[in-house]
Amino acid sequence: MNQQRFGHVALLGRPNVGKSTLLNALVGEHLAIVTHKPQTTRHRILGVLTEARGQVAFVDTPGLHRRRDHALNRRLNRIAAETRDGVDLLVVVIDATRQTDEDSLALEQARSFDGPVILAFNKIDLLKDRAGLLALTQQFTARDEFAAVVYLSAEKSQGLEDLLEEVFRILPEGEAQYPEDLFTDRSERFLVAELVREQLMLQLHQEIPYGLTVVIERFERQPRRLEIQALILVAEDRHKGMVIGRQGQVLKRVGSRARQAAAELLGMPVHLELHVKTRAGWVDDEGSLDELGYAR
Ligand SMILES: Nc1nc2c(ncn2[C@@H]2O[C@H](COP(=O)(O)OP(=O)(O)OP(=O)(O)O)[C@@H](O)[C@H]2O)c(=O)[nH]1
Ligand SMILES: [Mg+2]
Repeated sequence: MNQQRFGHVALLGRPNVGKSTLLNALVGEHLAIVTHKPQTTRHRILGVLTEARGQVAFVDTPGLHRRRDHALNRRLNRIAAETRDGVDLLVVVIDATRQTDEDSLALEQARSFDGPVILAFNKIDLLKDRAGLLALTQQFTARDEFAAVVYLSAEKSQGLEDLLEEVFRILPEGEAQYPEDLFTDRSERFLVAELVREQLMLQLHQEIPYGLTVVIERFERQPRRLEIQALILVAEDRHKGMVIGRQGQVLKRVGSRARQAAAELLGMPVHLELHVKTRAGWVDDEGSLDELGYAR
């Protein structure tokens, strides 16, 4: 008799609602990078949760947005839309404190999804008064049908069990498809590149973070530590100096914080070396995007 459940569950929503924070909270690891800036996530990332009730492969996606100004932006929406097609269940994440016109993009994806959808209101820790949640729920459920509605604070790990109960109730019976000790489908190289990008996004301002990408040039496992060399690519030459900072201060700070995060995630000391180069216009060049690891 097999009572265990298995399935893929996509997290969809506009940028900045807390999808990646939720993925990390569910899995208990810092797999997906999180910043206060919209459009942080650029890749589909699996976070696998294995427990007595079964196995859930949560899939974090880039925030659905209306910017169409360059090829990378268009790819991000496509990744989210395509992820939806391959899963058993959707979780549409809404920021309980602030709804925008871009929320409708996730709701549209949900409408044309041929399966159950959970509506998740996140960031409820920021609400002074939770009374408004009822009216908000009614507003959403009047327009669309949901298999369940849950209220979360991904950041404070509140409501996660409510979400998991619904997920395990809805998912079909099935055997685990991923090894029990596996957290993600992404390589250590990928995760470290993302941790460097996370720090760059946090340290830099205005449009610069959106023109940055990180490539791991060397990744060597030595007996006592990991030797990692990463290249930061900027889309415009004038951004290079800003990434480096006066006397290299910005780059130093990015390197030391990313190194710490990588050591924590990978469970061993890390030596991280960073370099910066310009690759003009990579964000709007299909060939560069392919080469730099952005899914088509
Ligand atoms: N107060 C509060 N902040 C949260 C919560 N969840 C996420 N945040 C914050 O919201 C911001 C965005 O979080 P992310 O997890 O990066 O959001 P995202 O939906 O993955 O965003 P994109 O990757 O850009 O689509 C970060 O500053 C988080 O710390 C929450 O439950 N409560
Ligand atoms: Mg994200």
